[in-house]
Amino acid sequence: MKKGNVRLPVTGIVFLLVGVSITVFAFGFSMWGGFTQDTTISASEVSALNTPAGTNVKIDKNSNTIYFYGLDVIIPIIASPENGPMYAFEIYGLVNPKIVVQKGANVTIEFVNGDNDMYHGVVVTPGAPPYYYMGEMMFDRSAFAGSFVQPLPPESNHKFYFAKATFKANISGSFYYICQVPGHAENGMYGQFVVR
Ligand SMILES: [Cu+2]
Repeated sequence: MKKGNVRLPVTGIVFLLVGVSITVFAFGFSMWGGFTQDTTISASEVSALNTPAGTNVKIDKNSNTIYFYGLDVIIPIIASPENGPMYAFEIYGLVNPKIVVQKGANVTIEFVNGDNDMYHGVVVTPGAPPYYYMGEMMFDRSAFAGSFVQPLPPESNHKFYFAKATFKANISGSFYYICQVPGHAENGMYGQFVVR
């Protein structure tokens, strides 16, 4: 009994400290933008997201490339949707397409985990393939401040986890968007991201 009485406040303090650190950490993220988490959306919202709305998008199926024009672009990325390949991103019906954006564009990635049994995330990184199981951790630094979405949980009860990442594509060059969960990029979960 005595032991329990002493332990309880200690456990409480530990929980409090963990809680405070998480809050500070999350606040740190929100300070420099980048990443918002913990929303779920329905299957119909997912398909709405995957339908091109504006005229600033050109989808070239033959070269598996999507061009986003203008300085404000929204890129919807669905990780491993149900009827697609396992380790893949789908954007406007294309699988792991090459993405082309204009230099200086304010990019918003609208990311959905469409998978029903695996975590997936995305990071736009300078690290080029081939990727290796553990090596992916070395590739998961972001090319631009905020160009990542932490891995999100799989779908549950027909609700899909959704998060946004915003960043400025202020360096021209060839980059890659990859899933940072170990083994996923190695198995093909990546595509090219070109800024020009
Ligand atoms: Cu993944």
